[in-house]
Amino acid sequence: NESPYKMTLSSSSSSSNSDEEDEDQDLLPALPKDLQHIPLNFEKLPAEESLKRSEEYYELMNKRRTVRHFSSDTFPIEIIHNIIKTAGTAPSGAHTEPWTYVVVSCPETKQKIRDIVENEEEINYKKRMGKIWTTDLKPLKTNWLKEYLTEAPYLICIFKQLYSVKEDGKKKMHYYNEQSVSLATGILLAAIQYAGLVSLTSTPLNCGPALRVLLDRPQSEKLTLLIPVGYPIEDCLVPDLKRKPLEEILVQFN
Ligand code: IYR
Repeated sequence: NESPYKMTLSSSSSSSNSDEEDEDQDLLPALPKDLQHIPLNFEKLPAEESLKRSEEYYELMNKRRTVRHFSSDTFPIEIIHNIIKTAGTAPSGAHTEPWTYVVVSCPETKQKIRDIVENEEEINYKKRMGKIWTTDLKPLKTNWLKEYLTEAPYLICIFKQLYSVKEDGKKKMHYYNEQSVSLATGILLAAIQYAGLVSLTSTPLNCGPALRVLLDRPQSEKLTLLIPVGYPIEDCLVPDLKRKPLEEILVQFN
């Protein structure tokens, strides 16, 4: 079909007389050929200052918890805009920035999203996920009812762009779009935490196509995560999970 990956494969296998890879009429280069290189804006900090900052940042991030019980309290959309701008600073393959963030705050749309997700999740929990998976999840007390999808003031729907299509119909390949969007999502979660808000990293199984159509996104985009953002309810409970200590996640290889 229309994936530029396949187009590249087929054009390279047809041993044509092209001496340039991008001679393919339909493909745009990821970057301008004459891209300038400019001085890096960088200020070296004293190591003690870096140590202090790294400790403080760890303390902040170690307080981040996935929250499943949202209050309906809202906040200015500008905060969401700043958080998404921050996510958009993530590195990406050939700087293709292969992400789209759809922010939903309208109650009717949130209800439609909830209906789609709950319908699929009911089938997921009862049929698709199987005994081992659902047993593994029991301690987290999750189920197919997703009240947070209508309670949280904002839902951020993160789409990865497999490729982009410009107005003239030319396509641009999005290298490493999976990794790029994952990196950006990590930065998004950190920005949410730094702003004093809570989030839920939800990955609604089998809901991608229906949500893509509902949110009017093109076929070149795939839903990767759906992140409610807001405040926890009063007396919100979270599972008492412990994080692996450094010794378990760090290998000092000398
Ligand atoms: N997506 C489902 C199930 C789920 C799966 C895992 I792995 C989790 O860590 C949590 C939930 C849901 O949102 O309920």
